[in-house]
Amino acid sequence: MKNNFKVACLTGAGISAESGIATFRGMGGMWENHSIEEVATPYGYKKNPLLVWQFYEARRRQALTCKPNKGHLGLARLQNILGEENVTIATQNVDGLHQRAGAKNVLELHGSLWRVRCIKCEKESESFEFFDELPPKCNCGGMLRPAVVWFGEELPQAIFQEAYNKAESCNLYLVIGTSGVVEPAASLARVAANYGAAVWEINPEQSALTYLCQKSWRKKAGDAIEEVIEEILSVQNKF
Ligand code: BV8
Ligand code: ZN
Repeated sequence: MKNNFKVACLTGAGISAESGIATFRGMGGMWENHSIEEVATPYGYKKNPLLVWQFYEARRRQALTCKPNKGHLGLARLQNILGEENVTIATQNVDGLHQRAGAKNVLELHGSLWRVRCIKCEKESESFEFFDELPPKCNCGGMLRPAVVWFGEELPQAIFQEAYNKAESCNLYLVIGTSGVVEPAASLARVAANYGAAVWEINPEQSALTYLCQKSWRKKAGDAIEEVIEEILSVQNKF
């Protein structure tokens, strides 16, 4: 049966919390007692690239020891059930856990811990290796940076546009594990609502997007995801 029920999701740090990755808000905008300015802005990188790399290398090493949890696995299962062309995952996370759970075509709005870019020749490459020399160097001699989107930096245009188009055209928008504060990612839920999609949330707490939601599961993503999948399968023919 050709399924044309379209689901789009926006996930945030909360979906990786049960995998052991600290959330962003959980530290009140501080990360491992560094200010965001110091470690997650181009200014901070320019000022002290070594500190920024120590922060990111620590997160890369930690993230590699983490496993996808039931929340990530549930979304990958939903793609299998409805067809990956009908379930789009846009994530603010940089940990790669959606992909490791088997999800396809994940839109990484804020880049990835597993890609680096040379600030001189701009070459971007995948890297799962740990760098013993920090900051690491490109073969061209230029300095490498994590290929993530820092505060004050533009999101990758094509990726954001794709996430925007899927928000516009979906029947159901799932907001999972995000405080909904960081823009323009959070605006995708408003786009979906404006184009008539139902918006459902999974978050133990209220978020800045709760006001858009017809349904909210005040639970951890890993505990709620199977219920949400059942709910989707029971209502998909009514949309
Ligand atoms: C841009 C990559 C413009 C790096 C990240 C003033 C000055 C400058 C900029 C701004 C400003 N005011 C606003 C801005 C814009 C700024 C912004 O939004 N700031 C916020 C803080 C107000 N945005 C930007 O700067 C963006 N760029 O605007 O550029 C521009 C335009 C054109 C040309 C040039 C420039 C770039 C934003 C991207 C920043 N990069 N990450 C890295 O990760 O190392 S953002 C960072 O925060 C992470 O990606 C994280 O995912 C994200 C957002 O946080 P959440 O994912 O929501 O996580 P959070 O901890 O907040 O919430 C977790 C939630 O999960 C909670 O609700 C919790 O209850 C819930 N939860 C907990 N456990 C669970 C759970 N849910 C389910 N299950 C559980 N078990
Ligand atoms: Zn280079």
